[in-house]
Amino acid sequence: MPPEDDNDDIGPGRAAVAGAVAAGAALAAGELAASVRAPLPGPVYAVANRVVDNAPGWFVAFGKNVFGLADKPALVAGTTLLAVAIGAGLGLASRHSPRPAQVGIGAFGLLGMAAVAGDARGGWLGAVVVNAVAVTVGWAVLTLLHRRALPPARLVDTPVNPAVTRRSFLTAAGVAGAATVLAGAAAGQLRARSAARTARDSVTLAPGAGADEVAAAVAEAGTSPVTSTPGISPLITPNGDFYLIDTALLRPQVDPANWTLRITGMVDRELTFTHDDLLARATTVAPVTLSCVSNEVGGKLVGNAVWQGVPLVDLLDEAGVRPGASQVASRSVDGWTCGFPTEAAYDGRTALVAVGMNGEALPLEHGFPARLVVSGLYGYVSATKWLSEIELTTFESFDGYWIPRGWAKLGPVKTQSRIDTPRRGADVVAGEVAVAGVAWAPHTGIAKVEVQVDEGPWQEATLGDALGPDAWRQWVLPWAATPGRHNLRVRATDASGATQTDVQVPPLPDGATGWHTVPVTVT
Ligand SMILES: Nc1nc2c(c(=O)[nH]1)N[C@H]1C(S)=C(S)[C@@H](COP(=O)(O)O)O[C@H]1N2
Ligand SMILES: [Mo]
Repeated sequence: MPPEDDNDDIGPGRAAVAGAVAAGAALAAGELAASVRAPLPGPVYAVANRVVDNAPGWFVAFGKNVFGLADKPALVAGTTLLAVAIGAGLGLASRHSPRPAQVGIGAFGLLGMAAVAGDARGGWLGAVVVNAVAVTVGWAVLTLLHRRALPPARLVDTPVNPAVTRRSFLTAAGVAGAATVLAGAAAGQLRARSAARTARDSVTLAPGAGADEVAAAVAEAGTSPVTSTPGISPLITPNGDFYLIDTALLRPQVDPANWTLRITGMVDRELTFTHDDLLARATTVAPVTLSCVSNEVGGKLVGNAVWQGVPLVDLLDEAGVRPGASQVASRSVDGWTCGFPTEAAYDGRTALVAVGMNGEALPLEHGFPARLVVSGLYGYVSATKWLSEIELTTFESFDGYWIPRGWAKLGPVKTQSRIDTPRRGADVVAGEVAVAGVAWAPHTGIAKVEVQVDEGPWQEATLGDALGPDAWRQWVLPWAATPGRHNLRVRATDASGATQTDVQVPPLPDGATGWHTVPVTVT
């Protein structure tokens, strides 16, 4: 029999574990309760904020020096660890009875209440609710663990086997610990989302160069009958309808307060920009069609948005790209990477560190606070969302995320056209039918779109207004539909005179080709 069962009290190990787990559970419960109604600060955040507000200057400066941008997470982690250590101490003081730890947890609840109430985003009601939840959970966990940790001699009413109590203590402590970690993680996730949302909502974008011209062109295009064809893709894809592709299990929720963009590698001077730095710079506004290499012919993984951002070359020139830096690699806060030839940044095409999308700050899911948008390159080689680093390197020495997974190292967008209406398999009434859709060849531009009905002649469609070489173009062809089954087929020719090939290849490794073909039945 282990020595801790020799007297009536709980062994020191279990006592400390019980106190520590109870303290952790209380904090996690408080944070979770607060994060449901975020931006209400939870006890940990409130205490950490109080520390920052009241700490002497040298302490804050020390934190910034040692932890840099991570000073806030470090402070939160430090506060948590301290509270858990105090919990362990309270546990040790409660080997005979849970009373001291219960009183201690209650006292900390009052402290937390004062901190939350005193926080700028807090208030008394939230403070009471959050800390009542925290204290209740802390008490419950402590009482439960304390009881399970008691030596059998104390459990006079129930004959118990010491091995069972030992296991039941460990199980209970393990379950409570795991639940605490999960609750803490969930609270962190909710809090991050809310911090990122709040930050995004408060962004005001200064007018960017070209904004008026783009707005006028979009308005002008809107008067064309092509644009009003029922069923055609809108000229500008609304943010909420824009396709989403990323590898993240949980999409990053980036609070710009904890974010920077660094330019590193083969440059004369490494640079760091905050979100405010980027917002304060001269930006350009440009419509660019973004598409995914995985898009099947006729697929939906493509959209056209008006992006606003700092021209990539401006940032690269400021950093001073060294000779031989043949690749612009980039990295996301979630670790995702990609890269494209440096030439693409310098050949005059639209290449932005984008902060805005369709007149708003970048949506969280489309890469807030900043992402890359490079016309004419598929997203998987260029369009890093939640951009954290741009590294100048050589083409040979770095492969982005998708390259070792079988996708081509170079990802120029292949010219494509899509029939939006009528839809595949649609029942169409005989008579005049508008066949319409979009075609894109960023950054070359679309010169011509042709439609073929069955094995008939290729007929030239009417094009909507061009917003520029980077944006997709709407098109429409009036068709005198006759009863029966028909195949509608489309192909585009870009401004360099190249026509889409009819050779069908799948997306892997460098993008699908072939003519979008839509079977319809006319009655
Ligand atoms: N961080 C990150 N950025 C990313 C990706 C990703 O998986 N992670 N996917 C890329 C791919 S493959 C595409 S097609 C575009 C899609 O951008 P969207 O989701 O805004 O449409 O983002 C690119 N940027
Ligand atoms: Mo993609």
